[in-house]
Amino acid sequence: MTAIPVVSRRQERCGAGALDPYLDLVTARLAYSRRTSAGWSLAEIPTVPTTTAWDPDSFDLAVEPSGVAHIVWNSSADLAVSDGEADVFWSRRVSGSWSPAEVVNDYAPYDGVDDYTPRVAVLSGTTAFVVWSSAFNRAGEAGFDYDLFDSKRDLSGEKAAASWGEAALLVNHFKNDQGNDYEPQLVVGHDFVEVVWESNEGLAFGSAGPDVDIFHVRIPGTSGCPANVGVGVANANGFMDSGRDENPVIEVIPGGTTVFAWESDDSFGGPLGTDLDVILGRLGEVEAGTTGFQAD
Ligand SMILES: [Ca+2]
Ligand SMILES: [Ca+2]
Ligand SMILES: [Ca+2]
Ligand SMILES: [Ca+2]
Repeated sequence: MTAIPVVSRRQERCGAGALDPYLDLVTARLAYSRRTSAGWSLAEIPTVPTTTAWDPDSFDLAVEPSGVAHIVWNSSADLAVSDGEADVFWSRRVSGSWSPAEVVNDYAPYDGVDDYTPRVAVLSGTTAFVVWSSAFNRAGEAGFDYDLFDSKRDLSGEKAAASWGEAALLVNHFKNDQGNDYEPQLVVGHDFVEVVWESNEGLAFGSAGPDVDIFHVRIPGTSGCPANVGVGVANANGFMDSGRDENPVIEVIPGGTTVFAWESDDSFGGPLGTDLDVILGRLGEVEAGTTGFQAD
C-alpha cells in the first residue's frame, strides 16, 4: 500500500484485483465485474433503480484498499424524487453486497435541473467525496451557469443515520463566474484533493477568453466547503488559444507530480493542426498554483 489512501479507478485498473463497472447496453443499467487472477467475475447489477434513460458516460468508481467499492452515477430515475431530471446517486459494495442507492445531491427534490458527471473518491478511508457538475443556483449565489458541486458522507462506524451532507460549491470561484464548468475528474493525495475540468469561463478579467480550456484546483484536506482557493488554467496555451480543450483526466504519479491529459483542437501555433489531438501536461509540486502547467 502506498501513502495515498485512495485507490482511484484508473490506479486500480493497473493492479491485481482490479474492479471495473461497465454499462449494460441492452438494459441501460450499471453493471460491475471484478478481475482477479481467475479472470473477470460474473457481472453483478448493483442496487440501482434505473430502468429509465441515463447518461452512460457518467459513472465513476473508487476502491478502498480494503476492497470496498464505491460507485456514483447520474440518472433521471425516480428514486424518491419524481421530477424527471438527472440527479447523482451512490452505492457501495461491502462483503459482496451492494448498499441501496442513495441520492448524493441533497437539493434533488426541488432543483429542477440536471446534475451530471459525478466522480467519487474516499478520503482517509472514512469519508466518501463526490464532485459533479450542475446548473443549480444554490442559495441564489451560484448563478444559473454550470458549476462544480461536492458533497461528503461519513463512512466510519457504519452509522445508521449516516447520510450525504449538504451539497456545496467546490470553490468560491463559482459564486462569481459565468462560464459553464463540465467534466470534472479528481485525484486524492495524502493531504489534498485535485480536480480538473473543462470550462469556458474567461477567468482573470477574461484573459483566458470565451473558448473552452482546462481548469484546475488543488484543495488542501483541511479546507471547508466551498474552498477558498484559486482556480488556474491547466493548459499552458489557455490564455492565447481559441481552440476547444476538453475531457481532462488527472493522476498523481510517484514522486508527487500531477499529470493530466486532455483533448484539444488547437494547433499549438501550427504543428498539431486543427484536428483533435491528445495533449499531456504535468504539474510539479514546486510549480503548484495557477501557472505551473506546461504542455509536453
Ligand atoms: Ca437534479
Ligand atoms: Ca460556472
Ligand atoms: Ca456560477
Ligand atoms: Ca482553449
